[in-house]
Amino acid sequence: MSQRISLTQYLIEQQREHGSIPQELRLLIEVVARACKRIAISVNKGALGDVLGTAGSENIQGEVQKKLDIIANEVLIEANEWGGHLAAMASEEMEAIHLVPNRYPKGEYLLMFDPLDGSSNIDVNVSIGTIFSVLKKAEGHKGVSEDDFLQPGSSQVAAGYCVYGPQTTLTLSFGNGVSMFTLDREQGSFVLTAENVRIPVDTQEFAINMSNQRHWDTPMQRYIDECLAGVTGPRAKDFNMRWIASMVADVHRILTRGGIFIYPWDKREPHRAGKLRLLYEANPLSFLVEQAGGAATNGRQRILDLQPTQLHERVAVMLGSKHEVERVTAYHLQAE
Ligand code: P6P
Repeated sequence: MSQRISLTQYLIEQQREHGSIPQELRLLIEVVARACKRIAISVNKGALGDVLGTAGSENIQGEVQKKLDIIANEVLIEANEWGGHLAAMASEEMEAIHLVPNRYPKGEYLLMFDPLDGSSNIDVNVSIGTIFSVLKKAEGHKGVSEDDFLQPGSSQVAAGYCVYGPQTTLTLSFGNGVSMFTLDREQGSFVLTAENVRIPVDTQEFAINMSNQRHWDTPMQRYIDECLAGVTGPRAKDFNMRWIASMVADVHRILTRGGIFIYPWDKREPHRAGKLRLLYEANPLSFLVEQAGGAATNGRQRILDLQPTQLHERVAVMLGSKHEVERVTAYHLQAE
């Protein structure tokens, strides 16, 4: 087997040969990757490390925080605030943006993250992960505010996630395709294990929380009913279903073998566009999916085109194999 290359070597070669990764951005991603390794160590301790269970607090989303949610958030903040790459950070676990303290140099990048996606799975040993997104601060004005983060997902300069599962895998894109790295625990470094990842345009596998079916709107009901009708129905093929309840793990499966992931609007909270967060869940994962030849919409518009209006904005999400996303989006547009 040819010698596998480390994340560091990969990033330096991409920077040197393609000029696609500025040095400051390369260094930022290396810091995020090191933070993910530290999170993996805490996650893997489980009951041995007093990291399970709830922290006795709620986040801005009104969700009960797990101990590991807070640990992961603190690891990412502490790892990234001193490096000089960032102007500020934003997290699912923090209401306001986190400014780089004045004692440290500041950079032009903005880092957003869901420090531990799928935390309801932590205590039952099911895959979870860290999702991150990188933007550049607009030129020409001093300081940084929440408004600097309110850029469409198409403005991302990098995005990725780390899944803490049977393997610890880091998936990355800088806008020139998707690469995957597996943590070699003996070396203590991420090693390149997949490049130019592509999502099949067709699939027979959908991911949705079926227990919410009665709350969906008509086009969503139609799409899933047709999948369930199988080979004798209008789709003339059988479908399989998967639902991990960790978006990052469902998306990793889709990047690996295809599929469609859906968390739609539902009538339980009609004022809410969806459950998932736009800036640090849907945007980075949609960026990766599109970079791998897939598609991502909110049922009507391309997710990466959406103009955010607030930091913790929510959105409906339909992403994965291109032809399936196009079909379910067409059903929604026809119903308007
Ligand atoms: P439900 C995890 O809390 C999350 O934000 C996503 O990772 C996941 O896909 C979804 O919520 C699961 O939601 O309603 O099925 O528990």
